[in-house]
Amino acid sequence: MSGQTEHVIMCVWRMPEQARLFLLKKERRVSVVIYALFLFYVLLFVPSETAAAQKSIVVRAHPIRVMPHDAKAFTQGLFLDGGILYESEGLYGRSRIVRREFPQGRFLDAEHLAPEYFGEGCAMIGGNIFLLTWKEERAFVLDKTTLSLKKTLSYNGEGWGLTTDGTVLWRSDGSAVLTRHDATNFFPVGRIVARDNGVPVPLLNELEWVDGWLYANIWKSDKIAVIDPQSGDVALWIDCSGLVPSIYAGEDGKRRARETGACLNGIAWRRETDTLLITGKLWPVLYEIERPDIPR
Ligand SMILES: [Ca+2]
Repeated sequence: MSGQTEHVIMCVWRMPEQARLFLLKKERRVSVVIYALFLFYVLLFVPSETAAAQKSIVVRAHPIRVMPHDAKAFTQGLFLDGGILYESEGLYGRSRIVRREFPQGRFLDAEHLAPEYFGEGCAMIGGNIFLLTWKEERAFVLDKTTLSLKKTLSYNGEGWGLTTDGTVLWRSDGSAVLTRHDATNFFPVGRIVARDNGVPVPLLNELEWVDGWLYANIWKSDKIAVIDPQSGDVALWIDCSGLVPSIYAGEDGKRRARETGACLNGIAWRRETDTLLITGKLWPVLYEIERPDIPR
């Protein structure tokens, strides 16, 4: 201890009782002020920064065209190839894949599945169409021009949505997992988990690969998640509530949708205009919407 410090302590010790009490009260007041400032910072700034980090970006779908859609189609897969719109439909005994002219909508042809198969998502790669089944663990490979069956492949788990990045196929199974499959034998070759601010996003359904992003319908919701295929992070949500047909709006409409299974489920990328085609199971309409900008 230095002589100077010892001198200061001795001076304080020798202070009158009143002066020492004053110093102690002042010190307490300073502590209270510092604590209050800290609390103010925590309450004011930290929660808002956390909330900002957790706040997802949501944009509303902007329709630019409305077209008729087969209201009996239990849509499970949708993609566009040139001027032909491919659509796979589900339900036991009613499952099929249909080709129509786009945008005229003229029916071209269809291939029906055996009644024991529940059709799910579809995608085309290398001139072949892959068509999933729900719980039957079979993927049918069809010729893209004739829709004739070329081969049947197997996989484990449920089949929901399907799309392709041009190299591999991506399958959803109703969870937050998206599995990559080899485009020749359909063997799994990788997977990601879709997360929104770290929280897994389950019920991923119909899929579409759009310019390096994975678009996914969320089953029984009006939302589409735009997912980074590397990280699985959701970069953007598209709110399609404004697209829900009037027959499924209101209390009666929502009840009808619950009873029939009608819901948003169909995304196809129109490359030449960089727009999206959107529809749903048992929807009487097909929309063309603008593709929103994605924050990077
Ligand atoms: Ca699709």
